Amino acid sequence: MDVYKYEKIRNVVLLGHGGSGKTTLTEAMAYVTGAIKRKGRVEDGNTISDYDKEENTRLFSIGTSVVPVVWEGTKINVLDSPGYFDFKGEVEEALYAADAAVIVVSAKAGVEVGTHKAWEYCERYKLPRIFFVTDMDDDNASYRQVVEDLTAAYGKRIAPFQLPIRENEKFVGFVNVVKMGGRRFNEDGTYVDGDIPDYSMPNLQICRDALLEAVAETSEELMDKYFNGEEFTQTEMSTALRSSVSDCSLVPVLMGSGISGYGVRMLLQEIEKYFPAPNRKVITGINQKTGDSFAADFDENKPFSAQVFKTIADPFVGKLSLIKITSGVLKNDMTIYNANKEAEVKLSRLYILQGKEQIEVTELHAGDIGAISKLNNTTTGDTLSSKDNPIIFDPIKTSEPFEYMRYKAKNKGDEDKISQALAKMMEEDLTLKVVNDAANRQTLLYGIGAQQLEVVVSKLLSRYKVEIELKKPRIPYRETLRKKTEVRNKYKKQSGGHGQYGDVQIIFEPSGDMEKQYVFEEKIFGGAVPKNFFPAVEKGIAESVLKGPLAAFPVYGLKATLTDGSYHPVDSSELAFKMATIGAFKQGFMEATPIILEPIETLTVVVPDKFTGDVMGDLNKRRGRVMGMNPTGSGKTEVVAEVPMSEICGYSTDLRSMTGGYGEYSYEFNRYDPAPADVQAKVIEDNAKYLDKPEEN
Ligand SMILES: Nc1nc2c(ncn2[C@@H]2O[C@H](COP(=O)(O)OP(=O)(O)O)[C@@H](O)[C@H]2O)c(=O)[nH]1
Ligand SMILES: [Mg+2]
Repeated sequence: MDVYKYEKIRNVVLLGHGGSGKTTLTEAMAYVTGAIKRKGRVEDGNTISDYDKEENTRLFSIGTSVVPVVWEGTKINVLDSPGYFDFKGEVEEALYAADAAVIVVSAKAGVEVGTHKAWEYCERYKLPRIFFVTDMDDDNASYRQVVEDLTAAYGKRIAPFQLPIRENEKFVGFVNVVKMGGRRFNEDGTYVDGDIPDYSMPNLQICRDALLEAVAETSEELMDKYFNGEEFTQTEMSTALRSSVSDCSLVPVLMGSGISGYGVRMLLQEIEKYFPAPNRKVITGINQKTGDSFAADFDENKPFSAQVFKTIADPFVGKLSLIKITSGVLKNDMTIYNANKEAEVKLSRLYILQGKEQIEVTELHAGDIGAISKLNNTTTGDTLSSKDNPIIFDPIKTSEPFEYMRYKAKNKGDEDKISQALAKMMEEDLTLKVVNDAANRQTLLYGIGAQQLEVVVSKLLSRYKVEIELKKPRIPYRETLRKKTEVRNKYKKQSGGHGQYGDVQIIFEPSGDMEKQYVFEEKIFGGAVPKNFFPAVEKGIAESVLKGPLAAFPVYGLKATLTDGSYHPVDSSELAFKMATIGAFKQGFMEATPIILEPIETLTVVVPDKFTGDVMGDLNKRRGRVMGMNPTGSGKTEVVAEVPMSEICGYSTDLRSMTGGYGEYSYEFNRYDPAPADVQAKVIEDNAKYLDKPEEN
């Protein structure tokens, strides 16, 4: 692969609803540009982009792939991102490397949730974009419906650059609205000039007028020309359209088919023509030595810097750090420095990736995308630079995971291998998180959604040959007491040989401090219990509160006061007093009106206004209390509610089906509340089996 300078580089992320045709379009672009000799199909599991085993078995993309193609001397780094929402971490990483986006919409399925989410990403990251309406080879395709729906949603920024030409229902060509000419496809997807069909005229005029208006709005000079009824030159059109696309005030709509390849050449041409080179963006870091800010800005005349936007930790190919050069030139024999990890490395090899293929290159210039292997200390988001000019950029932000399951090793002894494998997976996927919830004797796996967690289970088996089971997480309930009781308990074993004797009288009562599990005091008079056994009594309390007698959950808010007891000069021991205390606690706690406390979360749900009622109704069914509803602008409402944690397990799936995938949610712990009687009864019933025996994870 040649060396490309920024003006000849385009970094383009493909966004859009799952199944809209992104991977197929990537394949068509690679084929049309000669990057691949034979076109694969998603169904056959042989596309350049969906190369992972999991992607082939499930027939959809899970990870973002980089597929560089060259069109008329310009290198287009295509970032094919997954459409399914569980894998949005991959999309968010790709958005850092992209300078523009192609939003793929199926003309068959029409505008979908994923289309709107793609638009929101582009608005948030201020990415110039083009809509590519694919599936035009399908008889049920309706380009008109897609354009209408996009215009309804996003107004006059939507600018159709093409109109379809059909003969006998078959998609045979298009009208170029910018150049006002008809085009007919040849079998191989190339096209020739042709007539504009009469039936296109009315629509063409509408689209053309809108385009001319948009061009006129780009400058006073052009506005004057427009009002004087003068024609714009093609150069004026292109320049004006390029600036409108770059500043996101205009979003062209193109069409075609990833399967037939029709329209793909036009898309490549428009990407080269209208999308900006990487230096349109700015990026600033801090020099760790001087504290000065360093405006890298994809300027190749500045010292080298790069940002790691993705990590592949594959057991077979080893670790790959995918980088975007943010300034200067990186050569394959340079010594680079990771200021985040304060680690210096002498490079031996430098790659570009083409799907899973690693192609060696000698150098990469500012704005380009490549990969470095075996940077063991480096993680996604790190900055690479040089020791002389040690730079750190802001880290890469991805969504926080809220969906979680309890997991356990299927085969005893695999625990270490599993945590090492999960550590590798978390390097690859920033939206994965493992939490060791020791208090509730469980390890938790967090992700964006259930599908992602399933993929983790499958990857652990296929890549690392270890198995886990996902289980419903244990809710971290707590136990506490309501009343004051006083109990006397004797622990006595005196049947020959060294006996055991411990006798305690303890007051158990609420301490009033729910942050603490217990406070222990002693009010012994006359040495009824020798001082040296006080720690043993407290130890008995400390052990008892780890697993309450009501439902085996940790006890909080207990005050225990040792008030009396007796001892035996020979048989009394720390163990005897600890056991006496544990017995006293079991009895005293159960006589003090013990209750279950349940964790309450503050849940924030953001949905389009039309779903607010459904969300509220559903929250009521989850014993939720709505605390507020705030319009967030752009037709969305934020609903804030207090909901028991037990009621939001699996919420991501439910919210997705309630809102067609539009809903976003997050939650944070708020407080513990007494559980209602029916909930308490259920918790006690479900956990009775753990009272006497230690739980397995
Ligand atoms: N007929 C037709 N099918 C397509 C086209 N593009 C994609 N598909 C099919 O739609 C399905 C999803 O395509 P894929 O590229 O995986 O979509 P992605 O999830 O957006 O990457 C696959 O079965 C493809 O064969 C197209 O232009 N025409
Ligand atoms: Mg795909």
